[in-house]
Amino acid sequence: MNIFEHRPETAPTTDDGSTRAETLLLATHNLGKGRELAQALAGLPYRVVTLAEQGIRATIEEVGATFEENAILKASAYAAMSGLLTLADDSGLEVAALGGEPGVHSARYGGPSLDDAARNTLLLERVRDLPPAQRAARFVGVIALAEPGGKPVVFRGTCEGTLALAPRGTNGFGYDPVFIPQGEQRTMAELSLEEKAALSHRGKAIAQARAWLAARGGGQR
Ligand code: ITT
Repeated sequence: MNIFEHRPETAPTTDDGSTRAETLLLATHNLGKGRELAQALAGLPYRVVTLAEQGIRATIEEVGATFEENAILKASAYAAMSGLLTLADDSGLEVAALGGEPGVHSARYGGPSLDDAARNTLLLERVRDLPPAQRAARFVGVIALAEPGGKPVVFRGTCEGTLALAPRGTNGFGYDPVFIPQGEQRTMAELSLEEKAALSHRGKAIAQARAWLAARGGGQR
């Protein structure tokens, strides 16, 4: 799967042929996430590269208690490994009736042997007997940007909604088939990439990160 649908073949160059754009490392191993982030970063004056392209296979232990802590852990660790300005995303689904779970444990909810479909089945099973009013859920996405050795910045976006009665749709990833955003009849997995970006937690967080990156400027330093 190529997460870059919009990346130009070559980075912008100066008259003497050197690369003008600063490199930005997109630090996620999650392809669905990577695709949304890459699309949202298109057009900025940065040369966006992935962990795979940098030959980085390491995963970072997400020991933080909050999305912010984990996003910073990932951005800082991958910035130190790569020597590059780095963007990381920590995100998840909070269900109020389950005390905020899966929350920061969203990626491994139910144990490491489950895939996305099995996690969705488990989640719906746990809320099966709840009345509609208690099926409220919220996606949270936090993006951290860090330079090697620098102080990271973070941006948060949320998307309110409810849990569907059964999974629907094949777009997106993770919990998208069981989440109905407020004001929608469709699940997040029934929205196009563009529709999801316009209302999602990640879309809102990346819009702030984009503005920060644009203001900072990505020219050669
Ligand atoms: P990286 O740490 O490598 O980025 P990860 O999948 O482990 O990948 P997280 O720790 O942030 O990332 O876990 C996020 C999980 O939350 C993800 O695996 C999904 O299960 C869920 N999630 C986050 N954003 C989502 C979205 O937009 N749609 C559906 N599920 C989402």
